Amino acid sequence: MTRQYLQCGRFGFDLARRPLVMGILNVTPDSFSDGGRHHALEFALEGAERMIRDGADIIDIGGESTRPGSPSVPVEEELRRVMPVIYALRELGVPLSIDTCKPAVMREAIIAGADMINDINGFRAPGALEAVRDSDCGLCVMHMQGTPQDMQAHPGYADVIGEVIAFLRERVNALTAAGIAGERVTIDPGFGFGKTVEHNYALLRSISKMQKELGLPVLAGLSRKSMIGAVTGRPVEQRLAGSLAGALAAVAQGARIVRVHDVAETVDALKVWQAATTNNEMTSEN
Ligand code: PT1
Repeated sequence: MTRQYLQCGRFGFDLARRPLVMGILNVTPDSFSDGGRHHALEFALEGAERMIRDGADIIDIGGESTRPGSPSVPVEEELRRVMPVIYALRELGVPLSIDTCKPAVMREAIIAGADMINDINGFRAPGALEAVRDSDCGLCVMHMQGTPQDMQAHPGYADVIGEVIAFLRERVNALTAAGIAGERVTIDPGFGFGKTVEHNYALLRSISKMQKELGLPVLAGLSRKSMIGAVTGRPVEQRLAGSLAGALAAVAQGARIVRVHDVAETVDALKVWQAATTNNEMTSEN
């Protein structure tokens, strides 16, 4: 059975009730309206408040872009980007997830009150397990082949589903061996991280199998990604409809959390999906 409870720092989620929406909050310079840090903070706060009004269950704060080809950011710079945002958002009543691979950022974020650590590197960096071990923050363990700099050069697998599941199993075992409770853990196939379009869709069709084999809730992130563009022929700013279909496909496979840019639209799509597939909670009044 897939674990249905997720401990997420100050918060706890019953994942059996409905799928959760994780809203993406990028705090990288290219996502600011101008270069100034003060404006960056205002921009982040406005973005987070809008996502919360729109129904986001978790806000995922990222200070280092991990899109294919993105350079890695020095730890001091990532801290300068992310820490003020955690302090500004931590009393908004919504769990804060920090998208980072760096143990030093994980530690500082947890001290500042972050509720979840989302690591595209699957807590493989030296010191990553130790950084999250003695807290109750939620964790997302993601699969990636290569690094963001080189991962799309030559993605290759003999058996993509088997290899991604084996990788996630090994990482979850490492977390468990470090003494980390399973109720803190989610797993993620890592769409677009060292995968061809065919690999990505094969993984999308295998979420249910992955969840059954590992017994842990799947978090799926495919919002606006090239796998949506490859099928629709659309540039990144025109991938909303494709991304909504991708989120629903993931949820149909049993994904418990979807990581998205377009929170309002995804929440609506999931409400209709819920009404169409279950008997309870048909209206917002009950
Ligand atoms: C993800 C994810 C993430 N994606 C989790 N965290 C990104 N847990 C950042 C493209 O192909 O899926 N899960 N953090 C963003 N990364 C990408 C990768 C963005 C590929 C775009 C592409 O277009």
